[in-house]
Parts: sequence; C-alpha cells; structure tokens
Amino acid sequence: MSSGSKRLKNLQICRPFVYGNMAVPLKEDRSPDIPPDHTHSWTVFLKGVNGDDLSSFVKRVVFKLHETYPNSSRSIEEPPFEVTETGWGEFEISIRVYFVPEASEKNVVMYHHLKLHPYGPEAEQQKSDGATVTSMQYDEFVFSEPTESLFEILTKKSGAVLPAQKSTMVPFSTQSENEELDRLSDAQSKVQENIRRLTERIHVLEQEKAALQSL
Ligand code: SLL
Repeated sequence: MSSGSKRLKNLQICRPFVYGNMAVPLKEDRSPDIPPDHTHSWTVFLKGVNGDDLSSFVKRVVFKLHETYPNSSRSIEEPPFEVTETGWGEFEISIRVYFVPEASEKNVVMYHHLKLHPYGPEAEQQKSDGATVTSMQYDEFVFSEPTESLFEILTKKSGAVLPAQKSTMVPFSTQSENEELDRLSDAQSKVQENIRRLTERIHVLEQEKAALQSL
C-alpha cells in the first residue's frame, strides 16, 4: 500500500455542496445561432457552499443531458463545474462526480430535474416578469474512513483564509483586520493540529484493540 492510501478508522468527513440549475427566457434580441424553437437559456451546476472550491478533491463532473442535445454527455474537468445551453424542454440531468485518485472513492451520481418555468405561489407574476428561475438542492459528500491523503487534502489550510500580506503603510483598520486574520489562522492551525493528534491517537487505540482481539 502506498503512503497515504491507508484509511482512517472511525472517522467521517463531510463537504457540503449545492447542485441545480438557473434558467432565463430568451429575449427577442437572441443570437441568430440559437435554433428558433429554443425558448430558454439555462445553466446546470455543481458548486461548493460559500464559494468553497471543490476541485481539491473533485476531479471531474459529467453532466448527462437529454439525447436531443449533441454530445449529450458533458465532462467538465475544472471549476466552474457547469454547463450552459439553450433549449425548449425540461428533463432529468444526471450529475456524476469523480473524485481525485488519492481519495480512492467511487464516483457518485445525483439527479436534477431541469427547471425552465416558474413554479410555486409566485409563478404567474414571475412568468410575466421574465424572471430567472432557480432550482437547487443542498447536499453533502460524506467520506467514511477517508484515506490519509484525502483527509490531508480536506483539512489543508485553504488559500482563502491565509492572512493578507502585511505592510507598514496600511491604514489602521486594515492592520487590525490583518491581525484578526492572523489570529484566526493560528486558531485554525491549532484546531487542525488537534484533529491530527486525535486521529493518530484513534489509530493507535484501533491497533491496540485489534491486537487484543487477536489474543
Ligand atoms: C419534454 N421529455 O418533452 C422532455 C424532453 C427535451 C429538451 C425535453 C432541445 C435540444 C436541442 C431541448 O430543449 N430538448 O434542440 O438541442 O419536455
């Protein structure tokens, strides 16, 4: 077994995401390239919550469209994981997610019913306004007993929380913001260090338990 492919027992790690679609009715000034029977422009997507980047552990996402579309299987290898199209009808889209090889996880599939037409109590008003229709769902990837590599990837400090570059010429508010970011970053490192230590401890206990059971 290569390093990092070992699985961490008794540990589960989750990552939230949303998937779904947005749609808008096509206007009079539509491009001449769009077939005349198409009524809407839409985007189907899978993305992290709060701008989270999923690409550290998601390798690609395959959106399977209705077979009336050319190359109906669309493979997206990097974020944004989405497909934009025009069309006239609603249909079910399968969204298959492949994880990075270090994760040693099977791909997962979700189904989303493409929504073009307003629904719900405000539907009539929205229809006459030509409003954007959104239909999306929250879900979580649940990794049970992740590989060490996947655990590493998922708990790695993300670039977004690194403190901004310090400068001596910054106005006071920016400086105190930077200090706050430093403190948050330190606290985050400590929490991660604790998680790592506890995970190791669990490992050791698991091994002791296995040794006792084999007596
Ligand atoms: C329906 N069962 O009848 C659905 C099928 C198909 C949608 C919807 C056009 C594709 C294209 C398109 O919108 N297909 O012309 O490339 O409502």
